Amino acid sequence: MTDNKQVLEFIEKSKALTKPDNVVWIDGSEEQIKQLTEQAVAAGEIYYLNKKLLPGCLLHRTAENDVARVEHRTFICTKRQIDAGPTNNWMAPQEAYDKLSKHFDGSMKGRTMYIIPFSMGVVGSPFSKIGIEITDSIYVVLNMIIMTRVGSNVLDALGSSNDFVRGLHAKAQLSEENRYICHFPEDNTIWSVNSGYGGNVLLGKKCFALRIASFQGKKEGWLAEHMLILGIERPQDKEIKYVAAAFPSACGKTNLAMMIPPEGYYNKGYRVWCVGDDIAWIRKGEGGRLYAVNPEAGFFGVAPGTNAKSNPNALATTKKDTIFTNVVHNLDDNTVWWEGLDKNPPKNALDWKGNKWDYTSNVKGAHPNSRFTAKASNCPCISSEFENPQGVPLSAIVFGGRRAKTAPLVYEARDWEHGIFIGSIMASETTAAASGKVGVVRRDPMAMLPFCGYHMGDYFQHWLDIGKTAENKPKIFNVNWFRLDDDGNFIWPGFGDNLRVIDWIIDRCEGKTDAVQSPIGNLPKTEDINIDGLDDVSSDTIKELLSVDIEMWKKEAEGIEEFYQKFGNKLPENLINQLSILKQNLNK
Ligand code: GTP
Ligand code: SPV
Ligand code: MN
Repeated sequence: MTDNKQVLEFIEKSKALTKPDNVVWIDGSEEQIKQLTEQAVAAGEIYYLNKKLLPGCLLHRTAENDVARVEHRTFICTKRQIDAGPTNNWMAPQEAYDKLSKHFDGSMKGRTMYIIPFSMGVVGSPFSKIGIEITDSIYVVLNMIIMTRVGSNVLDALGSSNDFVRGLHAKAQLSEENRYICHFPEDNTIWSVNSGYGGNVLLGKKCFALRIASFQGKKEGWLAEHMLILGIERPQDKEIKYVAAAFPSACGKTNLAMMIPPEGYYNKGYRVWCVGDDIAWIRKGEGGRLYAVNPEAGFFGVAPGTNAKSNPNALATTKKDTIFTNVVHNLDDNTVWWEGLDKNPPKNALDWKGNKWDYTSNVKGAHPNSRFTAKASNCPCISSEFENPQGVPLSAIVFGGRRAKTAPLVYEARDWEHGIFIGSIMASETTAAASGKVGVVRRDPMAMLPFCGYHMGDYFQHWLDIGKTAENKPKIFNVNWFRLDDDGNFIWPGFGDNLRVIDWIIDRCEGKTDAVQSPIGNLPKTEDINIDGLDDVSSDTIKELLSVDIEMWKKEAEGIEEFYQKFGNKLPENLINQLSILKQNLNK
């Protein structure tokens, strides 16, 4: 497929280590997909679903101990520990290579090695990056073909260049205690062993497009962010406005990226276009603006909660050519189901573990982190700019998380520096997307805590620096769809109705409306959040959603101070100043 010496050398070394019986180059052709799928089905790794109801769709179950990203087994392996920073696990590169080599050694004996050349971003664009993933999993191959741009044209675009990320993955024994996801940003290398789950093994995604790419972006002057990108078409604007938003895993990126406007908005001519649902690469471009591209080609979305009301676009996207992982298998019609899809759980079904499932029991049928892998091109609201190699100009950057009480529905940063502060103090309740306890509040700056490939203090500085030279920067906001009432119910309806908040955000960017100053930033006037057509939301509800509890925020400021101490002298002065401003405001 190629005579690129560095590529061939990488493959030879990987072969010598893993000792596969066969080697297959992946070109992503229909013919090859068909053949590999047949093979995986014959091996019992994958199941065909109903060809009429779900054409081209497949079902896969991971091992029971392998259902989410494993942050405690994820490492940044830089020569100096300080370069990985206080928020990453660190291992010295040689130690990591030696340790993982033991698990890779002979791991593909009796197996086939697949070589996947892929591009993050449009093939051949100067803003795209190329990777080669070597894996022994057909499931990984089929997912990568959906999630990235795979094919021999990638190798043509690479030519004889050495600028590609080397990803090596082996399932090995899927052993939990020997599972390692190691990143070597100084070597453009990722090694992943003993897992078969999503973010641990689809190396183009979090491993490359965030951890390695953030490191590259720091060196090259751009940002790799855990952000969705959406376009908002409004009748009053001449052009579509683009917004990028960073929410932690399972906090609503895919849903916001594909939302359907509330009826009243739709009838006025509002439309929402999805450019990306998880990752944004952001650079300075024409007119001093920041431009964002989605480097991925598909969606790896959370299944539970996805339904015809919450996210009809996602549901439509998954009706063909989709891989479902760890959902319920309906044996009556050979389709799939998950909690929150509809009120008709299948009576004759297998749960995500492949055991007979009793829908009347209290046991969930689908894993809370069960997923669909679907092509972006199958999404009804995919943006016409999805393939634009220059990306889209951002009007706003939005940060947000799951906060039961503290954070208001929306507030606006006073300026760029304050915006970076707001991003840096993000906190959110943990979800099932990573192994570990669910529902614990943790600081997750810019939703990048598990994904920043270098020292987070340097990362904050990089954000500040980006702002210094871009004259027409986006405005920065914070949102929280997840405020709870005293009975533990969500106060805000969320989903499509989030457009009401985005609408205010764009109005602010366009200078079309005033805001109210508060100690934490600028808040909307109650009447500026449009509640027409919302039965359960009154202006009192909006008041409650926008309220800022000073005592709670004083505690929050203490928490921030403690968190900031981690970064030592790498914490930018500007952020320390911002924290004192917050404290002063709260004590006024
Ligand atoms: P990752 O793919 O893991 O990064 O997650 P994500 O950020 O894309 O989250 P996703 O959109 O898949 O939503 C995760 C969960 O949050 C689902 O169960 C959704 O139903 C729920 N959710 C999303 N948006 C909202 C919202 O506006 N309000 C409420 N209450 N729940 C929401
Ligand atoms: C996330 O956890 O943010 C995901 C799923 O998008 S994974 O690919 O596993 O990282
Ligand atoms: Mn998502």
